[in-house]
Amino acid sequence: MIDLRSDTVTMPTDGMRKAMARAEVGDDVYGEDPTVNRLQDMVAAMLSKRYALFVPSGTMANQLAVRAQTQPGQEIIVESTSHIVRYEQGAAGALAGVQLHWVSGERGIMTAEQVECAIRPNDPHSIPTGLICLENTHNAGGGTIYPLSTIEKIKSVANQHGIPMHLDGARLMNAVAATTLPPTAYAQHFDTVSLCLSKGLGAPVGSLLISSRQDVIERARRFRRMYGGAMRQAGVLAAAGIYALEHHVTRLQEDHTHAKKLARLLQQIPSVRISAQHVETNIVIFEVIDQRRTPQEIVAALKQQGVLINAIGGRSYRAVTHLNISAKQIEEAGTIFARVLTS
Ligand code: TLP
Repeated sequence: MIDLRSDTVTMPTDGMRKAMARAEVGDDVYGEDPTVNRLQDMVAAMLSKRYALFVPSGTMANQLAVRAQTQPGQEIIVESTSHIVRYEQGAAGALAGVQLHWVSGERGIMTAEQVECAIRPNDPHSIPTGLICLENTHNAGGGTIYPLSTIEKIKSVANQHGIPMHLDGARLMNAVAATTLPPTAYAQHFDTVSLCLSKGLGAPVGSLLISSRQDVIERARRFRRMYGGAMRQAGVLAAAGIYALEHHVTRLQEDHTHAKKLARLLQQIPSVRISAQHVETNIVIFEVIDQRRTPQEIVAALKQQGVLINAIGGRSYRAVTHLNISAKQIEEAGTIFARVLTS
C-alpha cells in the first residue's frame, strides 16, 4: 500500500528503534528523565530559545501555547484553515476559553495588513486580542512556506500592539529544509513555537513547546499536567525525537522532490485541478472534477488499487510524502491516479 494520507503514518526506522531501546530514562514529572532533558535542551538550543517542554502531541503543544499566553474571554487571531481552527476539536474555546478571530489567508498565509485589521481596538467595548498564531509550513494551505518578510511585518504589527506571537511549527523543519534558512530565522519572531517530531521527522510520538519566557513555560507545564500530558519514563520517546532531529532533517528535501514529482504527474490527468508550482514542501492538495463519484468513492477506488489519500472537504484531496515513500512508489502512485481518476 502506498500510504499518502499523512506524514504521521511513518514507522520508526531500525536505528531509531535501537536508540529508543537504549534510552536512559527517569520520571519526567520530577524532571528526572535524562533523555527528555537532553531533547528539550537540544531543541531549545536549535531555536536559540531558553526552554523547551516535551509533550505528547502537536495539538497539545498548540493548546498549551494558547492557554499559557491568554486569559479566558480574550480573542486570538488565527488563519481560517489553520490546524487550530480545523483539527483541534475546538480546544481553544473549550479549554482556554478564548474566541477565535479567523483571517482568510492566501494558501494559509496572512498578510500583516490583514492581521492589523483583525486586532481589536483597545476600548471598553472590544474583546482584547491575546495572541496571534501563524502556521509554518501551512498544512491546509498545501505545505506553504511562510515568507520570512511577511513574518517580520506581522511581528512588527504585533510589537506595536504588545501582542505575543505563537508559531504552529509542526512542520517547521520542512520549511527549514526547503529554504535552507536556520530554524532560528523563523523562531526569533515568536514568543512560543510548537514543533512536531512525529510528522516528516519520523518519530512515533512527541512534540515540543519552545520559548524563552520562563513564566510561559512554567504555566504550560502546569497545564500540561491538567491536560493529562505529563509523562513518566518518556525518555524512550524522546530518544526517537533526538534520533529524528539528528538523522531526518536534511532528508526532508527528498520528500519535497517526491511531492513536486507527484504534482506534475497529477497535473497530466484531465479531471485533476492542481497548481503544481504551489507545491513547496511535502503536501500536495488537488481537486478532482468527477460528477459520478463521491469523494468517499474516489478514495475507496484508489485504496483498492493500492494508494491511500485523504479527502479534505468539497472536491479537495491531500497527498503527503514522507520517509516511507520512495521515488518508485511516486511513479506507481502516478500510474494508479491516472487509471482511477480517468475511469
Ligand atoms: N496534522 C494532521 C491532522 O491532524 C490533520 C495531519 O495529518 O496533517 N499542527 C499542524 C500544522 C498539523 O498538521 C498537525 C497534525 C498538528 C498541529 C497536530 O499534531 P498532532 O497530530 O500530533 O496532535
